[in-house]
Amino acid sequence: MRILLVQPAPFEDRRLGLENTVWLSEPVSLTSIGAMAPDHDVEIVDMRLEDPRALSKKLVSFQPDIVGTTAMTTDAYQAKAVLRITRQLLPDALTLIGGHYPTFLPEEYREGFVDVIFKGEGELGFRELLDRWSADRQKQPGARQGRDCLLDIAGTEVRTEADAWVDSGKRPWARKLDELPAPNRGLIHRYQGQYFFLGAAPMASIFTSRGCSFDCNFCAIWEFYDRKTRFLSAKAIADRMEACDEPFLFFLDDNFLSRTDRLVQLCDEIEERGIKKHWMSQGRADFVAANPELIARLARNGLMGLLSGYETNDEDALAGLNKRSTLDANKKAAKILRDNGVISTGIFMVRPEFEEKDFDALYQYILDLRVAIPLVTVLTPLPGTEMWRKKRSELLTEDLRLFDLLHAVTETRLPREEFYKNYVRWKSVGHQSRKNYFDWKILWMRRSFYRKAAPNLPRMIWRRLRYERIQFDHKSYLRDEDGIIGVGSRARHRGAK
Ligand code: B12
Ligand code: SF4
Repeated sequence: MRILLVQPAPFEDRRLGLENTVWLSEPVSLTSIGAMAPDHDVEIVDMRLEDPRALSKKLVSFQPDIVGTTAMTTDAYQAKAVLRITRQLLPDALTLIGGHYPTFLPEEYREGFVDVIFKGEGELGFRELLDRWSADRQKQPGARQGRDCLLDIAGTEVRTEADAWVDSGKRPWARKLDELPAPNRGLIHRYQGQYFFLGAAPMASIFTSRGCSFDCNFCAIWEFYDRKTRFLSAKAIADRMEACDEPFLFFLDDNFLSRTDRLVQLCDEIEERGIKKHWMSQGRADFVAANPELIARLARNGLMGLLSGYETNDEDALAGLNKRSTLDANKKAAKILRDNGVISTGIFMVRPEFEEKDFDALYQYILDLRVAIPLVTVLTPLPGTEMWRKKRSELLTEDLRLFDLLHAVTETRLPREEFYKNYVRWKSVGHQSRKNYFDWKILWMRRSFYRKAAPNLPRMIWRRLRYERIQFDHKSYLRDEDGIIGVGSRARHRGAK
Protein backbone atom coordinates (compact mmCIF):
# COMPACT_ATOMS: atom_id res chain seq x y z
CA MET A 1 0.00 0.00 0.00
CA ARG A 2 1.06 3.58 -0.52
CA ILE A 3 1.08 5.64 2.67
CA LEU A 4 1.58 9.39 2.85
CA LEU A 5 2.41 10.97 6.22
CA VAL A 6 2.11 14.73 6.44
CA GLN A 7 3.65 17.10 8.98
CA PRO A 8 1.42 20.17 8.85
CA ALA A 9 2.78 23.72 8.84
CA PRO A 10 1.15 25.28 11.88
CA PHE A 11 1.17 28.92 10.95
CA GLU A 12 0.18 31.19 8.17
CA ASP A 13 2.81 33.70 7.09
CA ARG A 14 3.65 36.59 9.40
CA ARG A 15 2.74 34.74 12.56
CA LEU A 16 5.27 33.65 15.05
CA GLY A 17 6.30 30.09 15.38
CA LEU A 18 9.15 28.51 17.25
CA GLU A 19 9.97 26.50 14.17
CA ASN A 20 10.69 29.70 12.27
CA THR A 21 13.08 31.20 14.76
CA VAL A 22 14.37 28.83 17.37
CA TRP A 23 13.82 25.16 16.75
CA LEU A 24 12.78 23.18 13.73
CA SER A 25 12.70 19.57 14.82
CA GLU A 26 12.42 16.46 12.67
CA PRO A 27 8.83 15.14 12.50
CA VAL A 28 9.62 12.25 14.82
CA SER A 29 5.99 11.25 15.33
CA LEU A 30 5.84 10.47 11.61
CA THR A 31 9.26 8.83 11.28
CA SER A 32 8.28 6.68 14.31
CA ILE A 33 5.04 5.39 12.85
CA GLY A 34 6.63 5.27 9.38
CA ALA A 35 9.14 2.78 10.82
CA MET A 36 6.26 0.38 11.46
CA ALA A 37 5.57 -0.05 7.74
CA PRO A 38 8.79 -1.39 6.17
CA ASP A 39 6.72 -3.58 3.86
CA HIS A 40 4.76 -0.65 2.42
CA ASP A 41 5.58 2.31 0.23
CA VAL A 42 5.78 5.22 2.71
CA GLU A 43 6.54 8.89 2.06
CA ILE A 44 6.68 11.89 4.41
CA VAL A 45 5.91 15.46 3.39
CA ASP A 46 7.05 18.11 5.85
CA MET A 47 4.86 21.11 5.00
CA ARG A 48 7.00 23.37 7.20
CA LEU A 49 9.67 23.03 4.54
CA GLU A 50 7.49 22.94 1.46
CA ASP A 51 5.58 25.28 -0.76
CA PRO A 52 1.85 25.28 0.23
CA ARG A 53 0.94 23.59 -3.08
CA ALA A 54 3.23 20.64 -2.40
CA LEU A 55 0.56 18.64 -0.61
CA SER A 56 -2.01 18.60 -3.39
CA LYS A 57 0.72 17.88 -5.93
CA LYS A 58 1.95 14.93 -3.87
CA LEU A 59 -1.56 13.57 -3.33
CA VAL A 60 -2.20 13.58 -7.05
CA SER A 61 1.17 12.16 -8.09
CA PHE A 62 1.61 9.55 -5.33
CA GLN A 63 -2.07 8.45 -5.07
CA PRO A 64 -1.74 7.15 -1.49
CA ASP A 65 -4.15 4.56 -0.09
CA ILE A 66 -3.65 6.00 3.42
CA VAL A 67 -2.91 9.57 4.49
CA GLY A 68 -1.95 10.30 8.10
CA THR A 69 -1.17 13.53 9.85
CA THR A 70 -0.31 14.71 13.34
CA ALA A 71 -1.22 17.65 15.58
CA MET A 72 -0.16 19.34 18.74
CA THR A 73 -2.48 22.14 19.80
CA THR A 74 -1.09 24.80 17.51
CA ASP A 75 -1.20 22.49 14.46
CA ALA A 76 -4.82 21.51 15.04
CA TYR A 77 -6.46 23.45 12.21
CA GLN A 78 -3.78 22.85 9.61
CA ALA A 79 -3.89 19.13 10.35
CA LYS A 80 -7.62 19.20 9.67
CA ALA A 81 -6.96 21.04 6.43
CA VAL A 82 -4.56 18.26 5.36
CA LEU A 83 -7.25 15.62 5.74
CA ARG A 84 -9.98 17.79 4.23
CA ILE A 85 -7.91 18.32 1.06
CA THR A 86 -7.13 14.60 0.98
CA ARG A 87 -10.82 13.72 1.05
CA GLN A 88 -11.54 16.19 -1.72
CA LEU A 89 -8.78 14.95 -4.01
CA LEU A 90 -8.75 11.25 -3.11
CA PRO A 91 -12.17 10.26 -1.75
CA ASP A 92 -11.12 6.59 -1.32
CA ALA A 93 -7.97 7.21 0.73
CA LEU A 94 -8.19 6.29 4.42
CA THR A 95 -7.49 9.37 6.55
CA LEU A 96 -5.78 9.17 9.96
CA ILE A 97 -4.87 11.69 12.65
CA GLY A 98 -2.78 11.25 15.81
CA GLY A 99 -0.74 13.27 18.30
CA HIS A 100 -1.26 15.28 21.45
CA TYR A 101 -4.24 17.39 20.49
CA PRO A 102 -6.42 14.59 19.03
CA THR A 103 -5.53 12.45 22.04
CA PHE A 104 -6.86 15.05 24.47
CA LEU A 105 -9.75 16.39 22.40
CA PRO A 106 -10.71 13.64 19.92
CA GLU A 107 -14.19 15.14 19.59
CA GLU A 108 -12.64 17.99 17.59
CA TYR A 109 -11.78 15.52 14.83
CA ARG A 110 -15.07 13.64 14.56
CA GLU A 111 -15.66 14.94 11.05
CA GLY A 112 -16.68 13.38 7.76
CA PHE A 113 -13.20 13.74 6.27
CA VAL A 114 -11.49 11.89 9.16
CA ASP A 115 -11.67 8.09 9.31
CA VAL A 116 -9.50 7.12 12.29
CA ILE A 117 -8.32 9.10 15.33
CA PHE A 118 -5.30 7.66 17.16
CA LYS A 119 -5.03 8.40 20.86
CA GLY A 120 -1.71 8.09 22.70
CA GLU A 121 1.35 6.24 21.46
CA GLY A 122 0.84 5.28 17.83
CA GLU A 123 3.28 2.59 16.70
CA LEU A 124 1.49 -0.63 17.62
CA GLY A 125 -2.00 0.57 16.75
CA PHE A 126 -0.79 1.86 13.39
CA ARG A 127 0.77 -1.52 12.59
CA GLU A 128 -2.47 -3.29 13.52
CA LEU A 129 -4.43 -0.94 11.30
CA LEU A 130 -2.10 -1.57 8.34
CA ASP A 131 -2.43 -5.33 8.71
CA ARG A 132 -6.20 -5.21 8.86
CA TRP A 133 -6.62 -2.66 6.11
CA SER A 134 -4.27 -4.37 3.67
CA ALA A 135 -5.86 -7.78 4.37
CA ASP A 136 -9.24 -6.25 3.67
CA ARG A 137 -8.03 -4.53 0.49
CA GLN A 138 -6.80 -7.84 -0.88
CA LYS A 139 -10.31 -9.24 -0.89
CA GLN A 140 -12.45 -8.96 -3.99
CA PRO A 141 -13.62 -5.35 -4.18
CA GLY A 142 -17.24 -6.43 -3.68
CA ALA A 143 -16.36 -8.33 -0.50
CA ARG A 144 -14.69 -5.38 1.32
CA GLN A 145 -15.96 -4.63 4.77
CA GLY A 146 -14.95 -0.97 4.54
CA ARG A 147 -13.84 0.79 7.73
CA ASP A 148 -15.79 -1.56 9.98
CA CYS A 149 -12.85 -4.00 9.81
CA LEU A 150 -10.92 -1.45 11.91
CA LEU A 151 -13.46 -1.10 14.66
CA ASP A 152 -11.81 -2.62 17.72
CA ILE A 153 -8.18 -1.47 17.41
CA ALA A 154 -7.28 -0.35 20.93
CA GLY A 155 -6.24 3.31 21.14
CA THR A 156 -8.40 4.46 18.23
CA GLU A 157 -11.73 6.02 17.41
CA VAL A 158 -13.08 4.90 14.05
CA ARG A 159 -15.88 6.38 11.97
CA THR A 160 -18.13 3.49 10.92
CA GLU A 161 -19.65 3.05 7.50
CA ALA A 162 -22.89 4.27 9.09
CA ASP A 163 -21.08 7.49 10.13
CA ALA A 164 -21.02 6.81 13.88
CA TRP A 165 -17.82 7.02 15.96
CA VAL A 166 -16.64 3.94 17.85
CA ASP A 167 -14.10 4.43 20.63
CA SER A 168 -12.02 1.31 21.34
CA GLY A 169 -10.53 2.57 24.60
CA LYS A 170 -6.93 2.99 25.65
CA ARG A 171 -4.10 0.95 24.25
CA PRO A 172 -1.53 -0.38 26.75
CA TRP A 173 1.88 1.26 26.20
CA ALA A 174 4.59 -0.64 24.37
CA ARG A 175 6.39 -2.35 27.25
CA LYS A 176 9.95 -1.38 26.42
CA LEU A 177 11.04 1.43 24.13
CA ASP A 178 14.03 -0.65 23.00
CA GLU A 179 11.56 -3.12 21.47
CA LEU A 180 10.09 -0.52 19.11
CA PRO A 181 12.02 0.01 15.87
CA ALA A 182 14.08 3.20 15.63
CA PRO A 183 12.31 6.01 13.75
CA ASN A 184 12.89 5.68 10.03
CA ARG A 185 14.94 8.80 9.32
CA GLY A 186 15.42 7.67 5.72
CA LEU A 187 11.86 8.90 5.11
CA ILE A 188 12.99 12.51 5.64
CA HIS A 189 16.26 12.16 3.82
CA ARG A 190 15.39 14.91 1.35
CA TYR A 191 14.94 17.42 4.19
CA GLN A 192 18.17 16.52 5.92
CA GLY A 193 20.33 19.52 6.74
CA GLN A 194 17.31 21.80 7.19
CA TYR A 195 16.47 21.00 10.82
CA PHE A 196 18.06 23.23 13.45
CA PHE A 197 18.13 24.50 17.00
CA LEU A 198 19.37 28.11 16.91
CA GLY A 199 22.86 27.89 15.41
CA ALA A 200 23.10 24.12 15.66
CA ALA A 201 22.50 22.75 12.19
CA PRO A 202 22.28 20.28 10.60
CA MET A 203 20.55 18.76 13.60
CA ALA A 204 19.06 15.30 14.08
CA SER A 205 16.30 14.55 16.62
CA ILE A 206 16.35 11.50 18.89
CA PHE A 207 13.76 10.44 21.44
CA THR A 208 15.24 8.59 24.42
CA SER A 209 12.36 8.42 26.90
CA ARG A 210 8.63 8.92 26.97
CA GLY A 211 6.71 10.49 29.82
CA CYS A 212 7.51 12.36 32.99
CA SER A 213 6.98 11.43 36.60
CA PHE A 214 6.26 14.99 37.77
CA ASP A 215 2.82 16.56 37.54
CA CYS A 216 3.11 20.26 36.76
CA ASN A 217 -0.41 21.52 36.26
CA PHE A 218 0.32 23.46 33.04
CA CYS A 219 1.93 20.50 31.28
CA ALA A 220 0.18 17.73 29.39
CA ILE A 221 2.97 15.26 29.07
CA TRP A 222 2.45 13.33 32.29
CA GLU A 223 -1.25 13.02 31.49
CA PHE A 224 -0.48 11.78 27.97
CA TYR A 225 1.73 9.00 29.37
CA ASP A 226 -0.21 8.33 32.60
CA ARG A 227 2.58 9.76 34.75
CA LYS A 228 4.88 6.89 33.87
CA THR A 229 8.24 7.15 32.16
CA ARG A 230 9.79 4.55 29.90
CA PHE A 231 13.41 4.77 28.84
CA LEU A 232 15.54 3.76 25.93
CA SER A 233 18.67 2.01 27.21
CA ALA A 234 21.98 3.90 27.14
CA LYS A 235 23.28 1.41 24.56
CA ALA A 236 20.33 2.08 22.24
CA ILE A 237 20.84 5.85 22.61
CA ALA A 238 24.51 5.52 21.70
CA ASP A 239 23.58 3.32 18.69
CA ARG A 240 21.18 6.02 17.48
CA MET A 241 23.75 8.76 18.02
CA GLU A 242 26.25 6.84 15.93
CA ALA A 243 23.68 6.23 13.21
CA CYS A 244 23.25 9.99 12.62
CA ASP A 245 25.54 11.78 10.19
CA GLU A 246 24.67 15.15 11.72
CA PRO A 247 27.19 16.74 14.12
CA PHE A 248 24.37 18.16 16.27
CA LEU A 249 21.63 16.18 18.01
CA PHE A 250 18.57 17.09 20.02
CA PHE A 251 17.26 14.59 22.58
CA LEU A 252 13.57 15.44 22.49
CA ASP A 253 12.64 14.00 25.87
CA ASP A 254 10.52 16.28 28.01
CA ASN A 255 12.66 15.40 30.99
CA PHE A 256 15.92 13.87 29.80
CA LEU A 257 17.68 14.33 33.13
CA SER A 258 15.75 11.85 35.16
CA ARG A 259 17.64 8.62 35.84
CA THR A 260 21.20 9.08 37.02
CA ASP A 261 22.18 5.43 36.36
CA ARG A 262 21.15 5.71 32.70
CA LEU A 263 23.02 9.00 32.28
CA VAL A 264 26.18 7.53 33.79
CA GLN A 265 25.86 4.53 31.45
CA LEU A 266 25.37 6.92 28.53
CA CYS A 267 28.59 8.73 29.42
CA ASP A 268 30.37 5.35 29.58
CA GLU A 269 29.02 4.41 26.12
CA ILE A 270 29.96 7.77 24.58
CA GLU A 271 33.48 7.58 26.05
CA GLU A 272 34.05 3.94 25.08
CA ARG A 273 32.82 4.47 21.52
CA GLY A 274 34.54 7.86 21.15
CA ILE A 275 31.34 9.59 19.97
CA LYS A 276 32.04 13.24 19.23
CA LYS A 277 28.60 14.82 18.81
CA HIS A 278 27.24 17.99 20.34
CA TRP A 279 23.81 17.50 21.79
CA MET A 280 21.09 19.35 23.64
CA SER A 281 18.03 18.37 25.56
CA GLN A 282 15.41 19.38 28.12
CA GLY A 283 15.79 18.84 31.85
CA ARG A 284 14.75 20.15 35.22
CA ALA A 285 16.72 22.76 37.11
CA ASP A 286 16.50 20.85 40.41
CA PHE A 287 18.17 17.81 38.81
CA VAL A 288 21.01 19.99 37.57
CA ALA A 289 21.35 21.63 40.98
CA ALA A 290 21.53 18.25 42.72
CA ASN A 291 23.99 16.63 40.29
CA PRO A 292 26.81 19.06 39.44
CA GLU A 293 29.45 16.34 38.81
CA LEU A 294 27.18 14.43 36.48
CA ILE A 295 26.37 17.61 34.55
CA ALA A 296 30.09 18.30 34.20
CA ARG A 297 30.63 14.78 32.85
CA LEU A 298 27.67 15.10 30.45
CA ALA A 299 29.12 18.41 29.23
CA ARG A 300 32.46 16.69 28.58
CA ASN A 301 30.49 14.13 26.57
CA GLY A 302 28.74 16.61 24.32
CA LEU A 303 25.93 18.24 26.35
CA MET A 304 25.90 21.70 24.83
CA GLY A 305 22.48 23.15 25.60
CA LEU A 306 19.69 22.52 28.07
CA LEU A 307 16.13 23.85 28.03
CA SER A 308 14.75 24.09 31.56
CA GLY A 309 11.52 25.48 32.92
CA TYR A 310 12.68 28.01 35.53
CA GLU A 311 9.15 29.40 35.20
CA THR A 312 8.99 32.21 37.73
CA ASN A 313 10.72 34.46 40.24
CA ASP A 314 8.12 33.78 42.89
CA GLU A 315 8.34 30.76 45.22
CA ASP A 316 4.56 30.68 45.81
CA ALA A 317 3.84 30.84 42.10
CA LEU A 318 6.28 27.95 41.55
CA ALA A 319 4.41 25.91 44.13
CA GLY A 320 1.09 26.96 42.54
CA LEU A 321 2.27 25.36 39.29
CA ASN A 322 3.04 22.12 41.13
CA LYS A 323 6.60 22.43 39.90
CA ARG A 324 8.07 20.77 43.00
CA SER A 325 11.28 22.79 42.65
CA THR A 326 12.67 25.96 44.22
CA LEU A 327 14.19 29.30 43.27
CA ASP A 328 17.36 28.17 44.98
CA ALA A 329 17.55 25.20 42.58
CA ASN A 330 17.07 27.59 39.63
CA LYS A 331 19.98 29.71 40.83
CA LYS A 332 22.30 26.76 41.37
CA ALA A 333 21.34 25.18 38.04
CA ALA A 334 22.02 28.34 36.02
CA LYS A 335 25.47 28.61 37.61
CA ILE A 336 26.38 24.95 37.12
CA LEU A 337 25.38 25.10 33.46
CA ARG A 338 27.36 28.27 32.89
CA ASP A 339 30.42 26.89 34.69
CA ASN A 340 30.37 23.98 32.26
CA GLY A 341 29.73 26.08 29.16
CA VAL A 342 26.26 24.58 28.65
CA ILE A 343 23.92 27.05 26.94
CA SER A 344 21.07 27.37 29.39
CA THR A 345 17.79 28.13 27.66
CA GLY A 346 15.52 29.16 30.50
CA ILE A 347 11.78 29.06 29.99
CA PHE A 348 9.86 31.64 32.02
CA MET A 349 6.22 32.58 32.26
CA VAL A 350 4.42 35.86 32.56
CA ARG A 351 0.94 35.53 33.97
CA PRO A 352 -2.20 37.35 32.80
CA GLU A 353 -2.55 39.03 36.20
CA PHE A 354 0.89 40.68 35.84
CA GLU A 355 1.24 44.40 36.41
CA GLU A 356 4.24 46.42 35.28
CA LYS A 357 6.10 45.80 38.52
CA ASP A 358 5.68 42.02 38.10
CA PHE A 359 7.23 42.18 34.63
CA ASP A 360 10.08 44.25 36.12
CA ALA A 361 10.69 41.72 38.86
CA LEU A 362 10.67 38.74 36.49
CA TYR A 363 13.01 40.41 34.02
CA GLN A 364 15.42 41.41 36.79
CA TYR A 365 15.34 37.83 38.08
CA ILE A 366 16.23 36.52 34.62
CA LEU A 367 19.20 38.89 34.42
CA ASP A 368 20.38 37.92 37.90
CA LEU A 369 20.24 34.23 37.02
CA ARG A 370 22.54 34.70 34.00
CA VAL A 371 20.82 32.13 31.79
CA ALA A 372 22.13 32.26 28.24
CA ILE A 373 18.80 32.46 26.42
CA PRO A 374 15.55 33.34 28.18
CA LEU A 375 12.33 32.22 26.46
CA VAL A 376 9.46 34.15 27.99
CA THR A 377 6.03 32.56 27.51
CA VAL A 378 2.54 33.54 28.63
CA LEU A 379 1.00 31.06 31.07
CA THR A 380 -1.56 29.20 28.95
CA PRO A 381 -4.11 26.56 29.91
CA LEU A 382 -3.32 24.03 27.17
CA PRO A 383 -5.96 21.43 26.30
CA GLY A 384 -5.28 18.22 28.16
CA THR A 385 -3.85 19.89 31.26
CA GLU A 386 -5.23 20.23 34.75
CA MET A 387 -5.04 23.99 34.24
CA TRP A 388 -7.27 23.76 31.15
CA ARG A 389 -9.91 21.84 33.06
CA LYS A 390 -9.83 24.45 35.83
CA LYS A 391 -9.69 27.57 33.67
CA ARG A 392 -11.75 26.59 30.64
CA SER A 393 -14.68 28.73 31.72
CA GLU A 394 -12.37 31.77 31.98
CA LEU A 395 -10.98 31.49 28.45
CA LEU A 396 -11.66 34.44 26.20
CA THR A 397 -11.32 32.22 23.19
CA GLU A 398 -10.77 28.63 22.15
CA ASP A 399 -9.21 29.67 18.86
CA LEU A 400 -6.18 27.42 18.96
CA ARG A 401 -3.94 29.73 16.95
CA LEU A 402 -3.57 31.74 20.13
CA PHE A 403 -2.52 28.74 22.25
CA ASP A 404 1.13 29.09 21.23
CA LEU A 405 2.16 30.24 24.73
CA LEU A 406 2.79 33.71 23.35
CA HIS A 407 -0.73 35.14 23.68
CA ALA A 408 -2.92 35.70 26.73
CA VAL A 409 -6.07 33.65 26.30
CA THR A 410 -7.64 34.80 29.55
CA GLU A 411 -8.41 38.30 30.83
CA THR A 412 -5.28 40.36 31.59
CA ARG A 413 -5.14 42.72 34.55
CA LEU A 414 -3.38 45.40 32.47
CA PRO A 415 -5.14 46.65 29.35
CA ARG A 416 -4.06 44.22 26.62
CA GLU A 417 -1.95 46.77 24.78
CA GLU A 418 -0.06 47.55 27.98
CA PHE A 419 0.31 43.87 28.74
CA TYR A 420 1.95 43.17 25.38
CA LYS A 421 4.09 46.32 25.58
CA ASN A 422 5.53 44.96 28.81
CA TYR A 423 5.80 41.47 27.38
CA VAL A 424 7.96 42.57 24.44
CA ARG A 425 10.42 44.19 26.85
CA TRP A 426 11.69 40.62 26.87
CA LYS A 427 13.75 41.69 23.82
CA SER A 428 16.23 43.77 25.78
CA VAL A 429 16.31 41.18 28.57
CA GLY A 430 17.28 38.59 25.98
CA HIS A 431 20.04 40.73 24.55
CA GLN A 432 21.39 41.56 27.99
CA SER A 433 21.24 37.88 29.05
CA ARG A 434 23.31 36.78 26.10
CA LYS A 435 25.89 39.44 26.97
CA ASN A 436 25.92 38.35 30.62
CA TYR A 437 26.33 34.71 29.74
CA PHE A 438 28.88 34.60 26.94
CA ASP A 439 32.50 35.48 27.46
CA TRP A 440 35.80 34.40 25.93
CA LYS A 441 36.35 31.76 28.57
CA ILE A 442 33.12 29.96 27.62
CA LEU A 443 33.75 30.28 23.90
CA TRP A 444 37.25 28.81 24.41
CA MET A 445 36.05 26.03 26.73
CA ARG A 446 33.51 24.85 24.12
CA ARG A 447 35.48 25.90 21.08
CA SER A 448 34.86 22.71 19.12
CA PHE A 449 31.09 23.39 19.22
CA TYR A 450 31.41 27.05 18.28
CA ARG A 451 33.81 26.23 15.46
CA LYS A 452 31.30 23.79 13.96
CA ALA A 453 28.33 26.12 14.51
CA ALA A 454 30.06 29.29 13.25
CA PRO A 455 29.11 28.87 9.58
CA ASN A 456 25.44 28.92 10.66
CA LEU A 457 25.74 32.25 12.40
CA PRO A 458 24.73 34.52 9.48
CA ARG A 459 21.65 32.39 8.77
CA MET A 460 20.69 32.36 12.43
CA ILE A 461 21.03 36.14 12.69
CA TRP A 462 19.04 36.64 9.50
CA ARG A 463 16.23 34.37 10.82
CA ARG A 464 16.19 36.23 14.11
CA LEU A 465 16.16 39.70 12.60
CA ARG A 466 13.34 38.73 10.30
CA TYR A 467 11.17 37.44 13.11
CA GLU A 468 12.20 39.87 15.80
CA ARG A 469 10.26 42.47 13.89
CA ILE A 470 7.11 40.47 14.60
CA GLN A 471 8.11 38.95 17.91
CA PHE A 472 9.02 42.21 19.60
CA ASP A 473 6.32 44.42 18.16
CA HIS A 474 3.44 44.53 20.62
CA LYS A 475 1.07 45.44 17.79
CA SER A 476 1.61 42.07 16.13
CA TYR A 477 0.05 40.35 19.15
CA LEU A 478 -2.94 42.67 19.04
CA ARG A 479 -3.24 42.03 15.30
CA ASP A 480 -3.26 38.26 15.91
CA GLU A 481 -6.07 38.72 18.42
CA ASP A 482 -8.08 40.97 16.18
CA GLY A 483 -11.53 39.47 15.60
CA ILE A 484 -10.74 36.65 18.07
CA ILE A 485 -10.43 38.37 21.42
CA GLY A 486 -12.57 41.38 22.12
CA VAL A 487 -15.98 42.35 23.34
CA GLY A 488 -18.29 39.34 23.34
CA SER A 489 -15.56 36.98 22.10
CA ARG A 490 -16.19 34.35 24.73
CA ALA A 491 -19.85 34.09 23.81
CA ARG A 492 -19.00 34.02 20.10
CA HIS A 493 -16.52 31.17 20.44
CA ARG A 494 -18.71 29.13 22.71
CA GLY A 495 -21.55 29.67 20.25
CA ALA A 496 -19.39 28.41 17.41
CA LYS A 497 -18.70 25.08 19.11
C1 B12 B 1 9.93 18.89 19.15
C2 B12 B 1 8.76 19.55 19.79
C3 B12 B 1 8.31 20.73 19.23
C4 B12 B 1 8.84 21.30 17.93
C5 B12 B 1 8.07 20.81 16.71
C6 B12 B 1 7.34 19.51 16.92
C7 B12 B 1 7.01 18.79 15.66
N1 B12 B 1 5.75 18.75 15.34
O1 B12 B 1 7.86 18.31 14.96
C8 B12 B 1 8.62 22.81 18.15
C9 B12 B 1 9.87 23.33 18.77
C10 B12 B 1 8.33 23.65 16.95
C11 B12 B 1 7.53 22.79 19.18
C12 B12 B 1 6.76 23.88 19.44
C13 B12 B 1 5.82 23.93 20.43
N2 B12 B 1 5.50 22.97 21.28
CO1 B12 B 1 6.31 21.25 21.24
N3 B12 B 1 7.18 19.66 21.51
C14 B12 B 1 8.13 18.99 20.91
C15 B12 B 1 8.48 17.71 21.66
C16 B12 B 1 9.62 18.01 22.61
C17 B12 B 1 8.82 16.52 20.81
C18 B12 B 1 7.81 16.17 19.72
C19 B12 B 1 8.12 14.83 19.16
O2 B12 B 1 8.79 14.72 18.16
N4 B12 B 1 7.72 13.77 19.84
C20 B12 B 1 8.09 12.41 19.52
C21 B12 B 1 6.94 11.58 19.01
C22 B12 B 1 7.39 10.14 18.82
O3 B12 B 1 5.90 11.62 19.95
P1 B12 B 1 4.46 12.11 19.53
O4 B12 B 1 4.54 13.33 18.72
O5 B12 B 1 3.62 12.10 20.71
O6 B12 B 1 3.96 10.95 18.53
C23 B12 B 1 3.45 9.71 18.99
C24 B12 B 1 1.95 9.72 19.25
O7 B12 B 1 1.43 10.98 19.60
C25 B12 B 1 1.35 9.16 18.01
N5 B12 B 1 1.13 10.00 16.86
C26 B12 B 1 1.43 11.30 16.67
N6 B12 B 1 1.05 11.68 15.45
C27 B12 B 1 0.50 10.62 14.83
C28 B12 B 1 -0.07 10.49 13.56
C29 B12 B 1 -0.59 9.25 13.20
C30 B12 B 1 -1.19 9.11 11.83
C31 B12 B 1 -0.55 8.15 14.08
C32 B12 B 1 -1.07 6.84 13.68
C33 B12 B 1 0.01 8.30 15.37
C34 B12 B 1 0.53 9.54 15.72
O8 B12 B 1 2.31 8.20 17.63
C35 B12 B 1 3.63 8.72 17.85
C36 B12 B 1 4.55 7.58 18.21
O9 B12 B 1 4.12 6.95 19.38
C37 B12 B 1 7.13 17.46 22.41
C38 B12 B 1 7.24 16.61 23.62
C39 B12 B 1 6.73 15.21 23.37
N7 B12 B 1 6.82 14.39 24.38
O10 B12 B 1 6.29 14.81 22.31
C40 B12 B 1 6.66 18.87 22.67
C41 B12 B 1 5.14 19.16 22.71
C42 B12 B 1 4.51 18.35 21.58
N8 B12 B 1 5.07 20.58 22.45
C43 B12 B 1 4.20 21.15 23.15
C44 B12 B 1 3.97 22.54 23.12
C45 B12 B 1 3.04 23.09 24.18
C46 B12 B 1 4.56 23.35 22.16
C47 B12 B 1 4.22 24.81 21.91
C48 B12 B 1 2.73 25.01 21.72
C49 B12 B 1 4.62 25.73 22.98
C50 B12 B 1 6.05 25.79 23.29
N9 B12 B 1 6.47 26.98 23.61
O11 B12 B 1 6.79 24.84 23.26
C51 B12 B 1 5.05 25.17 20.67
C52 B12 B 1 4.16 25.44 19.45
C53 B12 B 1 4.08 26.88 19.12
C54 B12 B 1 4.76 27.21 17.87
N10 B12 B 1 4.50 26.55 16.77
O12 B12 B 1 5.55 28.08 17.95
C55 B12 B 1 3.42 20.19 23.99
C56 B12 B 1 2.09 19.83 23.30
C57 B12 B 1 0.90 19.89 24.17
C58 B12 B 1 -0.37 19.87 23.34
N11 B12 B 1 -1.48 19.92 24.03
O13 B12 B 1 -0.39 19.85 22.14
C59 B12 B 1 4.43 18.99 24.10
C60 B12 B 1 3.78 17.63 24.31
C61 B12 B 1 5.38 19.31 25.26
C62 B12 B 1 4.80 19.22 26.64
N12 B12 B 1 5.63 18.92 27.60
O14 B12 B 1 3.65 19.43 26.90
N13 B12 B 1 7.45 21.62 19.79
S1 SF4 C 1 6.87 20.66 32.90
FE1 SF4 C 1 8.61 19.28 32.79
S2 SF4 C 1 8.79 18.44 34.85
FE2 SF4 C 1 6.76 19.32 34.70
S3 SF4 C 1 5.44 17.57 34.10
FE3 SF4 C 1 6.07 18.65 32.20
S4 SF4 C 1 7.89 17.57 31.51
FE4 SF4 C 1 7.55 17.01 33.65
